[in-house]
Amino acid sequence: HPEFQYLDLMSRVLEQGDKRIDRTGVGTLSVFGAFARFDLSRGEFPVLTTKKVHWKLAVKEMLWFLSGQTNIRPLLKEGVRIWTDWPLARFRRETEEELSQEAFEQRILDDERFAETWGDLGPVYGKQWRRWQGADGVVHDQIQALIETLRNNPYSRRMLFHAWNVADISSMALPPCHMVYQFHVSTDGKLSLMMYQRSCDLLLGAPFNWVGAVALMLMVAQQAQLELGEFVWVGGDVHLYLNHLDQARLQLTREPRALPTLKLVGNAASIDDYRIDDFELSGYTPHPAIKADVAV
Ligand code: DHF
Ligand code: TMP
Repeated sequence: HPEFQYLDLMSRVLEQGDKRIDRTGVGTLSVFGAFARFDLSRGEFPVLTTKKVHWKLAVKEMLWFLSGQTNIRPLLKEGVRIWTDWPLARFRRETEEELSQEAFEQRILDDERFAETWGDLGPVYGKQWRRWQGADGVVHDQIQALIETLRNNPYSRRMLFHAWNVADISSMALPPCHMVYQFHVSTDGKLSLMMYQRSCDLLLGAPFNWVGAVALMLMVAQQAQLELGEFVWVGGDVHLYLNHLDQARLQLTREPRALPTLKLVGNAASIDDYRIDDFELSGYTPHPAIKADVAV
């Protein structure tokens, strides 16, 4: 079962992980270098079944990246709260006001000025993917360029986009974790993606990142009129936070179930025209969700 790639990696981190204090102060068990591959053409969709993954949140996050936006306001409008902690931490640090997460989110939604000041994450994924600005001032849309190359020169070895814009990193709320997405087309017209993730929160991050990557593949494949090939994932520092170990052990007691299928219903005119309702996940009968706190 393809999900054992995840579960085996989780066991490896638990058993062999190097224990250290990390940036967040929570501490992790960490291994360096990991690999997983899923053949989507054979229905191996990496949506975990050993816990319920809120896949729509991950797809909405991917749509938000593609929209080029970097403010959490549009995410909150879609009911996605996974990015609130970082702007909230900055707000609390800089104003010393004690605002609850709910009150902060409500102010972001109600007050556009407040959102502009406090809701932005800096030049993160969306900015770099769609509006990477060179030192000469020229702005590059890496996504549009990728789709054009896939259409016109699909055997190119240069089909990738990158978020690690060195000059911008110090102004980002978090430097990119999933950094490079490289695409490949086989002679029988199958689109594969390899994604490099320099830092991976195995319990909370990876399940979302894998769903997001597959959603991206579906959209890009449709835009370039290609079939689905493989999703290949490479992890750098792959870790379990020390307050996630019980959750990881619980998950490892569970038997993986049949993988679901993620697909697009209908056609979108361009990469900018996808909406959450264009995605359909079928055959998903996961084990229950597992709660865990995210390290900020
Ligand atoms: N920091 C850390 N330490 N780990 C992350 O995974 C992470 N991910 C970020 C930003 N910073 C991060 C962006 N993506 C959750 C999932 C993905 C994500 C951020 C947070 C999360 O908390 N997931 C929970 C709740 C999901 C829900 O609201 O239902 C989960 O159980 O999956
Ligand atoms: P770092 O910048 O110190 O590596 O911290 C980032 C943390 O967030 C790290 O635990 C990895 C995790 N993360 C993911 O796993 N996936 C993501 O998409 C994001 C944004 C972060």
